[in-house]
Amino acid sequence: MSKALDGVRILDFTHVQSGPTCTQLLAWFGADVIKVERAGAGDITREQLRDIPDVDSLYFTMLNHNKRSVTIDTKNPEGKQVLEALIQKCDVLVENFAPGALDRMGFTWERIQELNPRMIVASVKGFGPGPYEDCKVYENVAQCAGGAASTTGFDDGPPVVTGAQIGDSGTGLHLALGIVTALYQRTHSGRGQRVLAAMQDGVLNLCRVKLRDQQRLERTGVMKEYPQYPNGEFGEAVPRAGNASGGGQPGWILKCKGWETDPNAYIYFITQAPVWAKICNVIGKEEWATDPDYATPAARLPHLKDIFAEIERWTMTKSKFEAMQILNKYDIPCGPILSMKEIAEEPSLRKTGTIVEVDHPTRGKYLTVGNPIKLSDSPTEVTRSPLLGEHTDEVMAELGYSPEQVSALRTAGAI
Ligand code: CAO
Repeated sequence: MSKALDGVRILDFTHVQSGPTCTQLLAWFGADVIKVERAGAGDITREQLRDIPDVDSLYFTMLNHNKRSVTIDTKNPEGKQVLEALIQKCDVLVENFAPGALDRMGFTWERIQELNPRMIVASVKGFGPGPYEDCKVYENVAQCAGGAASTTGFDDGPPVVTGAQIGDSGTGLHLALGIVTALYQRTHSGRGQRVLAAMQDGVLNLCRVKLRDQQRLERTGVMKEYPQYPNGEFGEAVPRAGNASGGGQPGWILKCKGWETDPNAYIYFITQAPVWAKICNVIGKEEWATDPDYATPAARLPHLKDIFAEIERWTMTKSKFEAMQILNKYDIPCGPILSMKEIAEEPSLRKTGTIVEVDHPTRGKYLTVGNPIKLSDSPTEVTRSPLLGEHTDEVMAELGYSPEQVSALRTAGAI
């Protein structure tokens, strides 16, 4: 079966996480992704957090599936010529170097336009234009600058970063959408364009409900679904909301049977208004369904702590899966807190390709996250990440270089 992005060639000049997640998605949709790396070293993640000596790390392999790898020293004049040939042949150049690095290499937007006016140049940067535009940025910096950290955690503790890589993988997703959109516009305009996804902007986009709450707070001075209500205090900025539900349906994380020894024996419980009477029945507090202090969402808000404490008395008598089964029968929204071990072993996720096992020549078999976006006419087959420079000869031949020229360039240290 053909793939959605068949025929699209990506010059993948990305490294670490944010850029590679973007190009991996494009590869999963069928694009030919040619990853350019420095000879001898390659993407720094190949050697970071290694669990097997001298073998590409899981960090690298899990971000670079379905790609080809070529080595080019793009600061070497002959290496530059090879990169120029690739620019002429490809549709999109994706990069996430520190600000200005591509220009310093001599590949300004103007130069790339001269070489290929149809080229789309897509970049991840930490910040957009402004006071921080020259800064290098990693995941947690973006989480802090994008509003995630100040609004995550508990009121009596410091800001907290989340394990979800919303700065890196999140921005990679944003960039991928920008790229396919620019490719679509090119079908009408015939021209390439620049695509920028700044990590701060990407994180903020995912934190939009907190900007909503900032404005609500400024208008009313209080947010009744936050745990600070009714006994705590609100300041000038959106406070950390603990595990409170972001929306209008109050929720909290509650202990389940075994919580004393299992750090993940918890369930997320939402007191959704339409099923309030069912919740009262399940936990044995039938009288709350009609009691004016508990019967309506507004009446419940000042009592949320007590309500969740009562529900927790019930959830603590069940395992998280037992509780889930009972609550689902009554359409009460809830979710078990799943550990990574439980997720890795979940058969339904293997069946859908959300988690896949991949074989690698030096690493052997390992698990990875498959394509979370499923297209019915463009199924994803996850293939292993390339070894460093595995496809240099193949790609050089496609660019028209003879084996003798390739070997001379290699001797000169250009590839
Ligand atoms: N041949 C020759 N030189 C190469 C090359 C190649 N194939 N590939 C990269 N280089 C050079 C770059 O040109 C750059 O040289 P200069 O500093 O002389 O311009 C140099 O390698 C280092 O690149 P860098 O500054 O991007 O890398 P770094 O490790 O110092 O910084 C990072 C890493 C991620 C902080 C920075 O790239 C960055 O801020 N990127 C944008 C934001 C981003 O994507 N962050 C998320 C990273 S994932 O957590």
